[in-house]
Amino acid sequence: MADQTELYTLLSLIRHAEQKILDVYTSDVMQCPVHLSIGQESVAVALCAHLRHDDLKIGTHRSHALYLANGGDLVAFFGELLGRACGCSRGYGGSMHMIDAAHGLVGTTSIVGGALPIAVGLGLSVRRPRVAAVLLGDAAADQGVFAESVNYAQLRKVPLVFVCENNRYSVYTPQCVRRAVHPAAVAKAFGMETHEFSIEVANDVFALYERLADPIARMRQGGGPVFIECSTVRRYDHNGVCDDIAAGFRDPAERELFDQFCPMKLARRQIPPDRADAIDAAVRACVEQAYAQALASQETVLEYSHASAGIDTTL
Ligand SMILES: Cc1ncc(C[n+]2csc(CCOP(=O)(O)OP(=O)(O)O)c2C)c(N)n1
Ligand SMILES: [Mg+2]
Repeated sequence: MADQTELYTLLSLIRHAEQKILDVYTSDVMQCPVHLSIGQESVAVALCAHLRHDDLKIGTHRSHALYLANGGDLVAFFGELLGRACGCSRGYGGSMHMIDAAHGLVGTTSIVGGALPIAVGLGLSVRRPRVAAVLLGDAAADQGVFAESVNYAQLRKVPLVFVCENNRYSVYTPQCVRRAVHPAAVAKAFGMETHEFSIEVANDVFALYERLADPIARMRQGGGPVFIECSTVRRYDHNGVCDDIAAGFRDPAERELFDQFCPMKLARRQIPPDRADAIDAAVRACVEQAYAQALASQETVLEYSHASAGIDTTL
C-alpha cells in the first residue's frame, strides 16, 4: 500500500522534472521531441502504485510520467533526453522511447496504438499474480488495432489492465469530431470490465489510487482484463513546451480545466502544506542534481554509419 507521502512525492517528481524540461528546452540542449505529462501525472502515479516491478508495462509517446512513476532512475531519464550514454535507452531513443527493464517497463512507443498488441502479448506471457499494463491515449482507440487488442485480451482472459488517459485531444483534433463513442464503450461492447473516472477523480491521485485497488487486485487474483478510462487534461502543447491553448489551437475551456483540476493542486489540498513544501524542496534538489549529472556525462556516440552497415553510398 502506498501512503500519501509516497504518492505525492512521485507526483511532485514528475512535475518538477518536467518543469526542468520547460526551463531548458528552448536552449536546444535537448534535441528530441518532448510530450509533457503536466496535467495528467496522477494517472501514471496511481496506476504504478498498484503494480509490482515484475509486472510488465508499456506506454506511449507521452512517457515521462509512466517512466518516473514506475521507479525509473532520474539521471537515466535526463540522460535519455540529453542524448547521453547514461540514458535509459543509451541516448538513442529520446523522450518517446523510455525503457526500464529492471522495473518491468518494456518500453514506450511513438506509434499511436502500437503499444496495444504488444501489451496483449505481454499479458499472455506473464503468469498471475504477475500482470501487464498499458497506458494509451484516447487517439489510440481510433486505430483498428484497438478493437482487435481489446477483443483478443477479453477472449483469452489476459491479465492486462488498459489505462486510457483521455485528454480529449489527438494533437489539436478534439475527440468529438473523431469518435462516435468514447474508448471504454468499445471495451464494454466486447464484454470487458470497464471503469470510467471523471477528471475530479482521475486527477486526484489519492482518489484514483483508491479506485484502482479492487479492479487490479481482482485481475491479479485470476480475473480477466480491465479497461480504465481516466478523463484528464494536457496543459502544454502536444509536443514541446509552448502553450497551444493560449495560441488558439485548443478550446480555452481546457485551460480552465487545468486550473481547476491540476493534479498537484488537488493533492496539496489534502496534505499539510509544510509537508508538501518539504517534499517539493527535496524533489527540486534531486532534479537539479540529476540534471547536472546527466548533462556532465558522456554524450552518446552514434555507432551506426552507412559504412558500418555495409551500405554503398557511392551509387
Ligand atoms: C500510427 C500513427 N499515426 C499518427 C501519428 C502522429 N501522432 C503522434 S501523437 C498523435 C496523437 C496521439 O493522441 P493520443 O493517443 O490521444 O495521446 P496524447 O498525445 O493525447 O497523450 C498523433 C496523431 C503517430 N505517431 N502514429
Ligand atoms: Mg489524447
